[in-house]
Amino acid sequence: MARNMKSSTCTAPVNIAVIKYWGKRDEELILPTNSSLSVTLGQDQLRAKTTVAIDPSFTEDRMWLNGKEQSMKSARLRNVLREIRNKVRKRKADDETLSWKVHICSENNFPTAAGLASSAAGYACLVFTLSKLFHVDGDISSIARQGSGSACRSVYGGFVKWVMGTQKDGADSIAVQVAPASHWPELRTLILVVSDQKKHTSSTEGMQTTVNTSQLFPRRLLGMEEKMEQMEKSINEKDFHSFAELTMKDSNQLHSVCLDTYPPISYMKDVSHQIVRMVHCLNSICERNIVAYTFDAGPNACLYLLEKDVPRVLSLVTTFFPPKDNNMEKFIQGLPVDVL
Ligand code: 2P0
Repeated sequence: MARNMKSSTCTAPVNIAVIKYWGKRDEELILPTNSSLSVTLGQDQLRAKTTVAIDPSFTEDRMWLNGKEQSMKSARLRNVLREIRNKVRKRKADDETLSWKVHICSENNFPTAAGLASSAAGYACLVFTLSKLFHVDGDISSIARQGSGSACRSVYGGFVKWVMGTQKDGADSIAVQVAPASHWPELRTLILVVSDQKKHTSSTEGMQTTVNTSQLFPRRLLGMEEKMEQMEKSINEKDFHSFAELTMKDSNQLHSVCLDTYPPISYMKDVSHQIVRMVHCLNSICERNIVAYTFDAGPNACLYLLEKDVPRVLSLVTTFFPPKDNNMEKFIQGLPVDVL
């Protein structure tokens, strides 16, 4: 190792939104059209791991993702590095490390770009690692946001909201922890990996086509603040029935505006719809919601449920959707945790 080299390694988990982010009002600064709320998952199952090294002998910024060198032309990557260096400059204008180039090495322990929030974990991890390496204090969620919107929520553990903010420069578009994971320790997640193939339409592209073409989309935005309030209330009161209903309805609405997009975007597959039917059947038999589904920009289901109901739900899932049969790849069980 070179004499002056400094390095730092960190991990960051994915988050799965229960009130979804879909649409930007400013594409450059990554400012959303609505606030969103998510649960940060445990690091054992789905996480990004990043090492950043700086050294005066490095001649250029370089990055490797899952072993493959990436282009540093990405505006988002450059923005994130610029923001971190700006923070260092504000603290000490002549800090010698400002001129040192970075080498970034990142890997995910799950499929990248398959609708499993890989960019959220990836950018949260990168920004957190950079902040450790350069000793940057204070809120870093607004920097992670400029890498990938949903990444700002992975900076905190437990239940996290991304407040959309109103300022033009995005200074108030930050992530805030609603409650730590310890607030609701019985909550569990079960991720049903229907497909780990790369998605056909990226979230970034898909959401802007929705903003530009969907007639239902403005109607969705009208109800978002009320939904956020209801969701926070259900989390504060640990009211699973209401938490589940709000979660499922928001997922359904997101996929409805995707279908209303022109040309339409369809992320869910037949198996995804079968999972939806199974969940509603089970909830109906139980006469209350014991499990909730939510789908991101892909066909994989994230189920939320309480610890006591895991055996019952898992046995049903494995009966109806045996792994490697019915196109189901695998299951990942997890629980929310506090991170970073
Ligand atoms: C969410 N998704 O709230 C929603 C639900 C996908 C569906 O945030 O363009 O990868 O990088 O800001 O963060 C995925 O969007 O998009 C996403 P960019 P991002 O989790």
